[in-house]
Amino acid sequence: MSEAVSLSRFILQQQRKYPEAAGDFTLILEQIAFAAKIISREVNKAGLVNILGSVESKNVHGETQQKLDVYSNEQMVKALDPTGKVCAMASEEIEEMLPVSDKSLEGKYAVVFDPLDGSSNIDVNVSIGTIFGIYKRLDDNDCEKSLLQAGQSLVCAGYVIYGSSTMFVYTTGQGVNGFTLDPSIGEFLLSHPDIKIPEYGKIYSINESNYFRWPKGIQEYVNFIKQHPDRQYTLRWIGSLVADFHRNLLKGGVFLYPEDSKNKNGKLRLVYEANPMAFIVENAGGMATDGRQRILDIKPESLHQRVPLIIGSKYEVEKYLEFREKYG
Ligand code: AHM
Ligand code: MG
Repeated sequence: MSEAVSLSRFILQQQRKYPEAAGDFTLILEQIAFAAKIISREVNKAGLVNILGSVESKNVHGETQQKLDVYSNEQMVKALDPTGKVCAMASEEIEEMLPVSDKSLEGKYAVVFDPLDGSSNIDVNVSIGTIFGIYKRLDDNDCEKSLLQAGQSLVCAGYVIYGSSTMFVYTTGQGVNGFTLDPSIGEFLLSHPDIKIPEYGKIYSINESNYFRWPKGIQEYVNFIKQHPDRQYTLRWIGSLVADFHRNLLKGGVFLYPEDSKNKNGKLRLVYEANPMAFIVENAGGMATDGRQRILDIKPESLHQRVPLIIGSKYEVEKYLEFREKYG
């Protein structure tokens, strides 16, 4: 039997490769993994206790929050705030950036996250996830600017999927690795080392009910996919970004949430949804674009801005760009 490698041990091994690393970053990752275990526990028993349903508050996008969103957000903030390694956080659930509560504990990193993405799926028991990204704090002391760096400046990104098992997937720019939670010992164990997305795949994931609102280039692309000369594609749409992305990362294919006449910038958020996923996919050999430029090159202007997201295997994303170029 091969030896089990825990997430903590893996992070420490990685850290040792960089003698200058002070361990700050290691602590942040471990704290996110800790919050993920607690969120996982609550998500798994969501059907058992009376935690489902909406609370009164609406988030900044006017959507009614589920209780588990609020809970997950609290867990992430509680895990990161006292580390002394973070200067500020940005979350889908909080309108403004969140500075650490004790200024004397400000650290060298800024963390962005969507604490529980796909939360509209909670009460139908569909896989959901936590997405995060970590930036180095900029020198100029402005924490908000640190949170608004282009995705290419990420030093780490990852997600946790609460599915049939709970998995933690992350990259620091040197390969993407996946860890599965063993609930009997409460540890994430290395289960998917060095993940590479296939160069092309046969899955396309898009909300096709928007078809008649798409620009011609997107309609033509989807028509092409359906009648591909050499390949039989299959459509998969869960409606939960982490779950749709995770499947396509492992199996190959493309996920699209493009712009349409109703949602001019698509639906997903650049800072804490698109950028971390784009950083992961590129490190796994794939691509992510908004249809015009690489996602990681976009300089965010605000914490909650939306962006069209086309992400996945190289072949499918490049084809998308060809169709947009040709048909608009
Ligand atoms: P959320 O951040 O409010 O949970 O919404 C984001 C979710 C993604 O997980 C998913 O890809 C998308 O919304 C699904 O959109 P649609 O409802 O159009 O299928
Ligand atoms: Mg979200």
